[in-house]
Amino acid sequence: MVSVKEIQGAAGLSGDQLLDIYYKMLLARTVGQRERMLNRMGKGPFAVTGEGHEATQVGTAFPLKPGYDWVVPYYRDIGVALTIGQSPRDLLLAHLSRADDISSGGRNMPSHFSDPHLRIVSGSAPVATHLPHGAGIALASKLRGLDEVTIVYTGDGGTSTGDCHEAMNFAGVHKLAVIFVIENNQYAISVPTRKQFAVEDVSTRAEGYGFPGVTVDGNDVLAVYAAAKDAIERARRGDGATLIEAKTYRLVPHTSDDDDRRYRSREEVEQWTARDPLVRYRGWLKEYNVADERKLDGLHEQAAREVDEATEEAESAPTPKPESALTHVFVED
Ligand SMILES: Cc1ncc(C[n+]2csc(CCOP(=O)(O)OP(=O)(O)O)c2C)c(N)n1
Repeated sequence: MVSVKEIQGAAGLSGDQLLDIYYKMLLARTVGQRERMLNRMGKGPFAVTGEGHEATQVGTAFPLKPGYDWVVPYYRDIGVALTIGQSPRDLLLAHLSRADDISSGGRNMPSHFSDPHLRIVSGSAPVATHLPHGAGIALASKLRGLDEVTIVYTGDGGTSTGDCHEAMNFAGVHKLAVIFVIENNQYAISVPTRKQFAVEDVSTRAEGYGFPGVTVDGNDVLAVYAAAKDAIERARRGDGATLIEAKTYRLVPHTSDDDDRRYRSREEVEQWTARDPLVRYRGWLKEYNVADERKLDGLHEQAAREVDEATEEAESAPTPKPESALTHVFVED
């Protein structure tokens, strides 16, 4: 068996970084659960969360340079937003549509992450329309001669759109520093991937665009991290785009408005719950003596405390003033 030193050496991660990855995954899980809870309490209008996707989201975002590289997430990417530097408070202010929400002052649909200082760019609600934005941002970086990298996220359903094809083809033709991450959780709401594409791995499409495509186990955070690190280094040195398909599963319904019992068996959900990325990584951290049970429990408590405090702050924060409803909607004299 390879030693933790070898894994750390290959990945270039220190013990503290390995634990930081775990903490970000824990925070993502806790924020997602809290958003769904607030929705059930009638406080949050709509919750779309990423429980189960934490390894994919944190693993791909961790090797980026926050505030320097451009991040174009999709609605499920709580773990991406947190890894780049948004706080649980930022996310909960948006979830509860508060005036201080950095993404839109409480106006946009929740989970349309954006943060100008962190270079997190908001997507629109129509699936995958942000993929061409990502390619366009990467073209701008290239024209300016900068080594910024752009990372764009979507789901398996998003790959069925014309926007996805246009963005990937454009990125291939212009050899852009952009990474397309497909969070393949097996379903687009109720539509399974077998009705979405006739290939086993959607990453094989990359060949048709002239850049590499890789499929990784999206529940193994270190495998995801290694794939993302390679792709980011490749993009930064001017060698162009990469498509990363991370195979994962959402452990919760599509959104707070979905009843997944109508299209997924409970046995299937249980099988994937047994592969929970958090449980798996926790086991790995213990096995390789990166942290013991006490230390890991302490991180759980810390994440719970941080999200409790953020919830209290967000709940007591003011809502937008009614007279500001049209601000940024129409041109003002
Ligand atoms: C163009 C368009 N069609 C339909 C919808 C409704 N819709 C919202 S999310 C979604 C499923 C997308 O699935 P996928 O890309 O696999 O991501 P996942 O939600 O599974 O993470 C659909 C159909 C939409 N927002 N935009």
